[in-house]
Amino acid sequence: MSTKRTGAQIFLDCLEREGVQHIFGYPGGAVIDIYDELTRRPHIRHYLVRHEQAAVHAADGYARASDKVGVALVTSGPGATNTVTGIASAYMDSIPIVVFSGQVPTHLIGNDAFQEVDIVGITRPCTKHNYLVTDIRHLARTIHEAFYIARSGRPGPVLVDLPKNVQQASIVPEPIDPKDIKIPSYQPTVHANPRQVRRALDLILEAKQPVLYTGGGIIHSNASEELIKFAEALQIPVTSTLMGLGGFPGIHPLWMGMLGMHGTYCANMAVANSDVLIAVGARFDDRVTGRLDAFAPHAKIIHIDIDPSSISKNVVVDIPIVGDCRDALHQLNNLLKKEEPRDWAAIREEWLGRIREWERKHPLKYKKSKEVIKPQYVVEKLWEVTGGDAYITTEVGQNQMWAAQFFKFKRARQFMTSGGLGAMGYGFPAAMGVQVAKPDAIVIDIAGDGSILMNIQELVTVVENNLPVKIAILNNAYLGMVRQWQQLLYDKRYSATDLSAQPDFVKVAEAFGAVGFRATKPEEVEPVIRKAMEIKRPVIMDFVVDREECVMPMVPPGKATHEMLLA
Ligand SMILES: Cc1ncc(C[n+]2csc(CCOP(=O)(O)OP(=O)(O)O)c2C)c(N)n1
Repeated sequence: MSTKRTGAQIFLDCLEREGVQHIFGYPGGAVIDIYDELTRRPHIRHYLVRHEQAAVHAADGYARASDKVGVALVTSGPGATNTVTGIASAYMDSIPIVVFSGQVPTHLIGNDAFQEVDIVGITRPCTKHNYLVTDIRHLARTIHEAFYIARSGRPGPVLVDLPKNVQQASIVPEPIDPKDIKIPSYQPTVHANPRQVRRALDLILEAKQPVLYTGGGIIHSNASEELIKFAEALQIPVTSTLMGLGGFPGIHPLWMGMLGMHGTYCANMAVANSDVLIAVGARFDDRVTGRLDAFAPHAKIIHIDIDPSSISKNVVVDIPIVGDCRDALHQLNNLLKKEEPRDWAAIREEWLGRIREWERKHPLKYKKSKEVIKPQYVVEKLWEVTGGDAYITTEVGQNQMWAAQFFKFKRARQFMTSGGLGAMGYGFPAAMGVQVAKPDAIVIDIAGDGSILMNIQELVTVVENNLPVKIAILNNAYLGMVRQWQQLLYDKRYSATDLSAQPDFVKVAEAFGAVGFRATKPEEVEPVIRKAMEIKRPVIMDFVVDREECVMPMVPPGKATHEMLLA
């Protein structure tokens, strides 16, 4: 005899069927039935964040580190609106998460009921898809569709709005298997067209100065191995966007560093001089291209991307390939095996020699100091002390760019940053999500003193849940990146960027039940990092750094990448 189940029960049955083990959330009247049912679900662990924005960033960090769908659960109205930044950030970076929001009962929708907000309308432009479930009979299918859409094709956030009466209603549910979910109107092209792949390879084999320009798609599609194989086979130098960091090892001889606004001289020059540019899972963001008409002016462009709407959106492409990056690279590698072997090291000698020359002329560098801590030095030491194995999240600003430049990411899924949206406050809650996914790993949020205050309340969440997240604050007592623009582009008029009025971050850590250390001199940096890594508790490391250090190189906004300012 089949028995009736409530919407709240069906909701959690679905999460269990999807294999969800961790959710990040914050309760309220509109989701109280689900929270009640959660008490009877030992296989799902709920993390009570202290702000809903953090729940979504945590789900995002969890998804990036684990390659699973991240889940957040919030109440209606303000609970839902507090998630918007997190959703928009996940959307811009193509991160698979599902956000569930409570909603007022269906008969009150549109009545300005208490804590009613049209979250489906609000998030329409920043979700991959969203749903309002108005009938309990559609609940299970909708939830499984949400997971399916979030993780398939170009991944992204999906929101499901759950009215309270739907959670409270009950039916005898029909059995559903997530594996059977099919949406006829949504059929992402995963398998790249073999003829296009052949054309691309022919062009690449003819190229004299090819460059691989890779993005987050490499990471989402777990394509690193195929990428390394392809680059090595043809001796093609590799650069990546911020989102692609780790997709190709940062210590590989073919690695040129990041390209774009704060990319390396060598990567930007290589792109500017390339004759074939192979863009894989990257979208020609303006932070990468600089002035569009001067971007890779001599190159034929091949673009591999799972999202057809990304292709020829910003830059007109010569050979478009729609499909999963791993699939396309796998096909390229297979075709390559059938080619006559050639001595690619000799063929590339001149091109790679020029690249090494650019690198030697203008490496990533900064003025070392014995008196004052340089922020880049802190990142270098974090890399050294952790052997480059830590998971790194960042906030936004100079801290983010120094992390990208000076931490040599060895593998994919090691670096999490709000790349597309650039949301300050992302790094710490994301680190919390990463630590949940990787309980034994070292997880460090590289932060600015401005950004860290945006979600500092989550210190209590990490303390409560024994998540030993580390925070390294590059404390310049400025909104550093904005100050840098004011210095370089606005005649040093420092408007509203001075953060001299600051809390004592060591005391902040202690007040929340965490541990705090401060370093004010260069020789204190390494001992502080070593102490912090030994402690299996959350730690804030407050590094008081050179106040007016700038991130270099820099391509000023609106300029071409070869017009970069150097250190
Ligand atoms: C939520 C949000 N508000 C404003 C900005 C604009 N912004 C970009 S970088 C930055 C300064 C960040 O300062 P801080 O966190 O101290 O880091 P630093 O640049 O000094 O490393 C600001 C205000 C943003 N990216 N996100």
